[in-house]
Amino acid sequence: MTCETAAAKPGAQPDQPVHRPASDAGFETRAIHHGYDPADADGALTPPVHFSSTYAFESAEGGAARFAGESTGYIYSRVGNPTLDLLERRLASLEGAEAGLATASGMGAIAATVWTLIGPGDEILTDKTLYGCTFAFFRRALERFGVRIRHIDMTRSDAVAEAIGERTALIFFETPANPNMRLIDIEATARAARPRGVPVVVDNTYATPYLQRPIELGADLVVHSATKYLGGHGDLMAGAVLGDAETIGRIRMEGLKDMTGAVLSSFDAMLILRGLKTLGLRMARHCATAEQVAGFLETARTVARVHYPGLDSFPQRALARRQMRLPGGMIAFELPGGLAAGQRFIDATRLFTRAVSLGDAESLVQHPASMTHSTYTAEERARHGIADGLVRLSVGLETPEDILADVAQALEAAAEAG
Ligand code: 4LM
Repeated sequence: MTCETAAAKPGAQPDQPVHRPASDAGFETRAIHHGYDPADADGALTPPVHFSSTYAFESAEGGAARFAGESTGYIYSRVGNPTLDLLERRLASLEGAEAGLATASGMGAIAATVWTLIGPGDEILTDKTLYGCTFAFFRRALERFGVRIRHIDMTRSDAVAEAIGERTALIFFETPANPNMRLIDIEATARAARPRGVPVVVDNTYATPYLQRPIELGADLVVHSATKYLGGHGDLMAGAVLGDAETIGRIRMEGLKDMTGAVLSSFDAMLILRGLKTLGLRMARHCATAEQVAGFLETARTVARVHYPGLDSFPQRALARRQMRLPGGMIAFELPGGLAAGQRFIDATRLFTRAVSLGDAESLVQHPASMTHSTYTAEERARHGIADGLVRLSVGLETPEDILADVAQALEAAAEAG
């Protein structure tokens, strides 16, 4: 019996008991409780962590039946594990999805999803702006295997309907997009894709399900870098895909089990379950402080442009209001002195840590053109709307006055040195 047989039987997971609370409980309640009942684990308040890589079969016949999908039960942790299973159910509940799959990183989630859904000669329609490594995966890796990547301006409401063609196999976008905060109308895009049967995949990393739930707006699948807000503490790498049970089963058995092997460790799954308990609280605070910082940056005479969905000057403010509960914790801005001025600002920060990644308790600052988006050539960045002078802030959870004071002193230092 080989893994091939199991691949055809995505049902090889144990039946789960019915858990409280009911799925109509509030977001925070589900983030804390969904999918776990202490009565199932000797009354333990927090769920046990299952570190086992493999699972005992009661007999040769029993093992064969599991591989054949004729009986339920775990087989091997690359296919399923009780701790990952709990995390997957909880994330699915928060995103309003039927099923979920945890992965070892956000790139693992994106790669497992895309490899499962496309073939040679297919086309992926995507927005102009993507996180640097997603761009590299699409343009440098997938194109080598005969997949066509077509970037269109998805901020135009009719762009997707016009662009879908015979070979379009997937529509993929981020909203807000990393790093320039472009928003894509999820509902309108899904409406354009549905009659053509093309799956819509939304990277919801920047917003999290607390701020925005793409599946409720018509998207088919959501991917995440759980390294960011979902984990929330900068101490793990993880990803997730959420969607309908049939497609998630395929991504598990093809994209994850056979094509990437990007399996999350149970320890990291436990850390994410812990992080999720405070997701709502943390997001509300990230957003409240980011609104203050964005407002301050906009009034500072030494700042040329601020990109933040909570500002009245934000060109897509109406869409932000409609689609997101709050405008998020990420800000991008440009100084009149371009790249050199941006680098002076970054070097002058004291509280902000100079680091890539986002969504941590610590405030982070980075320069996309030379860091997260250096996978684009300079010409590509210009074409894809990523200004060389752009500075990106991930507003953390420190005392808001301290964050504002650091931004103010770094702006002054950058202007003085210029
Ligand atoms: C960063 N971002 O921007 P893993 N999707 C989005 C992302 O921002 C990222 C990933 C996927 C950054 C990492 C250094 C919108 C990552 C990829 O890093 O593979 O978990 O996620 O700073």
